[in-house]
Amino acid sequence: MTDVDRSSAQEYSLDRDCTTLSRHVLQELQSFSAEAQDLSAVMNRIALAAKLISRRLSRAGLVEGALGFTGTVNVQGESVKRMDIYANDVFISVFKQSGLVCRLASEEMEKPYYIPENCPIGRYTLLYDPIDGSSNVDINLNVGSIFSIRRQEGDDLDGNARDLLQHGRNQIAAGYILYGPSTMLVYSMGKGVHSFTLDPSLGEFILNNENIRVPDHGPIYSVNEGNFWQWEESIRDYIRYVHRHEGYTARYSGALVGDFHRILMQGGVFLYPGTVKKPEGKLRLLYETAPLAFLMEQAGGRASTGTQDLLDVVPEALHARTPLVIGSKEDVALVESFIQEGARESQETAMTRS
Ligand code: FDP
Repeated sequence: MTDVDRSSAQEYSLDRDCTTLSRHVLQELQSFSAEAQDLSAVMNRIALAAKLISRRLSRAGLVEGALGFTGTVNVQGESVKRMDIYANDVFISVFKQSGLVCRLASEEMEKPYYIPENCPIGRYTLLYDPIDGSSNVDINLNVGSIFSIRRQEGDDLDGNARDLLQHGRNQIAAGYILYGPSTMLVYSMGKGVHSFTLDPSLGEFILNNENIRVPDHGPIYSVNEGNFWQWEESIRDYIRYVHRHEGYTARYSGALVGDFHRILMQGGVFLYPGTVKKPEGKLRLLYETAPLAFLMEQAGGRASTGTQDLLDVVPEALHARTPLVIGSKEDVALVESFIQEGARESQETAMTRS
């Protein structure tokens, strides 16, 4: 390496070290209107929530009352973990008196949390899943938080937040935090997908990957095969197909954010299909599937319910669920082709019976 090469490499790495999340967001916002500039403060608050949750998770085994269940069930009928409540409250407290966000809607709360003192200026709503994959918390495996920012429309006087029942293309920004060996924040404001790693010594999220592109095809399929006999035959046929063909490998961590991150970086497909008894599946549209679909499309991939583009789905309720097929374009299309074939066959059978 010549001296010139060495010095330009040093400059490059210094520049990379200096691209903090807040600097990056400000650059992204240059092409946004003046009234959107407060999004940078919103992102800074999300980053603060991420640091607080990350700090708690990194010491969870040592802190009394950090692990285990609270003994209550949430609006979804699921047992609530202490970490779910902690993380949910962290998001609320970082946005209180911020003047930024009028409402917070979370997977853990039946109704949105209103912050009336913010409403005159803060017309955004933050939707979030505070701890995604919480079954991993007690065994020290990766978990995540997912967020989405939408603009509030109307005054929501009856407190039902009906304006949130819109398709996913109306998201202003979306992202997630992955609490793994390192803590990463990945976001998009509709101009590509960018990832940042938390440098604990600086307390800053530093850019490590800009304009992430998902490959058009990847070897990974990520699904809970324990549900095999609960699925429709078409999903079983897809799984039989990957079992019989070379070049596929299975990965499933039980935490959507981690599994999604792997697909985003390496390609392939993540599936959480519906079952015969629960065709809508498990994952929540506003807090999980729509934000991740927004990111995946921004990275050049696709997200589908199996029969419809996920970003076109309009939820009927705040906690509505959708099946999810997400990842590389070609792999999502392959799963969809099995689902279409299954639908065609059942139609034919119905017609021959009648
Ligand atoms: P969890 O219930 O542990 O919070 O969001 C729901 C979710 O985790 C996803 O993170 C994960 O991909 C999925 O459920 C795991 O569900 P299964 O155990 O049914 O596979």
